[in-house]
Amino acid sequence: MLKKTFTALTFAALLAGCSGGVNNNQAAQNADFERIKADQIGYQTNTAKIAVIPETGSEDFEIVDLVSQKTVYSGKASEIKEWEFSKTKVRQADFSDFNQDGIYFLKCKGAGDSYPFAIGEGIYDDLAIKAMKSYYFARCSQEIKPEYGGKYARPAAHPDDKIKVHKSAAGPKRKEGDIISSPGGWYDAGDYNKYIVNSSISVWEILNTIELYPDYCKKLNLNIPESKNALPDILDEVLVNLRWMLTMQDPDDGGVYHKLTALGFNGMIMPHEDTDERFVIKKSTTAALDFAAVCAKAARVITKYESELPKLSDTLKKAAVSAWKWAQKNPEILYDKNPEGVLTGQYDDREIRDEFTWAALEMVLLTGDKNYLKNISESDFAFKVPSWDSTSCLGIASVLNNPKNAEKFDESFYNFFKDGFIKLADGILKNYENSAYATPLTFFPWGSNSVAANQGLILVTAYNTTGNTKYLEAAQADLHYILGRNPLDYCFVTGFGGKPVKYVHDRRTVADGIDAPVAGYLCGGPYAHAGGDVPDSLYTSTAPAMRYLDNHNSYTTNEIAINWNSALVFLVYALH
Ligand code: 9MR
Repeated sequence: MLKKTFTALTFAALLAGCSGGVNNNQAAQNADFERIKADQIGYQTNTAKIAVIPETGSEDFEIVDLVSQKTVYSGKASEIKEWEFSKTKVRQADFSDFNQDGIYFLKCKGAGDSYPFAIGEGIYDDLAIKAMKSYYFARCSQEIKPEYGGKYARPAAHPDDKIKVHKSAAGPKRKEGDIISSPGGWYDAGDYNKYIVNSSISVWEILNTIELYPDYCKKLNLNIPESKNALPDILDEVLVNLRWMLTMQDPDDGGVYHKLTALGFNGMIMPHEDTDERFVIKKSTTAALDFAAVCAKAARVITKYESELPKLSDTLKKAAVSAWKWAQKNPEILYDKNPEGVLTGQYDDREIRDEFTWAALEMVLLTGDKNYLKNISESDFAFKVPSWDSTSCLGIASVLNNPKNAEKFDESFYNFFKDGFIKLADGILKNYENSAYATPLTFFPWGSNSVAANQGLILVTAYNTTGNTKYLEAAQADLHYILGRNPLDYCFVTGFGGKPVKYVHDRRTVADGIDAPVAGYLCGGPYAHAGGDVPDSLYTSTAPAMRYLDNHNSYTTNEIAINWNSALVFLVYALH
């Protein structure tokens, strides 16, 4: 049998060539009905393939080849069920046994046709490249050159080589108003500030991708200024932020500033138009521990690149050890609210024992010294889907990445955290299996799309640990949700799918005068308590999975952020 492999290019070309067909098709008899929801990029060959039909749709559905317009598959959808999070009633159309590579759409009576989707291998390659390349566009202190940034080229901004020590960050050696240099890194999100806590999970997730999928990482060319060197581009890109993080450690005591920001958020202007003075703000225990965890992971993951990155691993190890020591001496310096007069993102956290578990596990993996766990007890672990403020499972994932790591821990302790992790994965899997929408997602906080992606991290790690392919299927379901199999019918990644989000809350996107946003950004997504940003009446539903607006001002649902994209990057690379 002839097996086609869809490169990103062939897929894009096919879709472009067929857009007339798609449009005609969509203007057909079913246009008055709510559409069938499918992954708007597609489904890999030999994986589970489900689309969701609105309740008005018939049980009988067909798959139509987009090029020939011929029906290539007919099936019967499931009975109607309500998805409680969207309050919509739907059927599932399961066509998992259809494995013919091509580009298709789904249709049935009483429902609008789905957006087109591909079936094939390599269908996520373009997404993998653009989701990671998005960080290049967010580089601080650097010009984005036309040869790498195309129409999104922009001048260098925020040199950050003269940063003031804020009152809250003053110590015996570095006094209030002293000037330090802290250039580089990435802008956090829609704003131009830089935050250690959020950088840590972001950098960790990308390093985790590099640790687990080195060959795929090497294969993808991001077309960034470092593309010609010997390192994988994804590593070059993540080093941009990691190197900035190193400048945020006070060499005098090992403490780490929580953030480098202006005093307040500025308007929707381009980076080089921002003239606000920037400060390093207060050292915190969370910043020190997260920094220690990520430096320890980096020191370990990059050892094999010693000849290209001489001594960097050693520098990172020293940085991790001194930040860890600072946190032991200062275990309760909470960043629970901004110091007076500071109004930028808080990344505030009052429950910080999980940060100790993350850093301790990474330190054991790096040094082989179990003593790092000496003051950690079982109750310190939070078995939760990782987020910037819940980090235990990042450390456990690092441990589970290699079965040989078991030897580095006491058996009963290892079993405790491994079992807790797998139990978490089992819960997510069960939610997937019980879901009317075939998605594991059951809660919708700020940035819920990253919860979907981070569930993927738990599930993929559980699959890598146990070999149970059900976990993989559920992880794929998280990605399908993000890419269009959701009740809002959006592909939540800019530049992808038949209905991509466009009006993300991002200063560059709003101010650059270019209609289309840079492709590859994951937006925050539906938030059960969205509001306070646009007039409340614009949120037309109170159902948690529906409370979303593709609007520049909806920062509670439509911002972009480095920690959301890193979760997407991991998931896409893992499922490639
Ligand atoms: O991702 C953060 C989310 O979990 C919080 O609920 C929210 C409010 O504190 O802040 C989010 O982080 C924002 C940060 O504070 C500033 N840069 C933009 C981030 C994404 O919205």
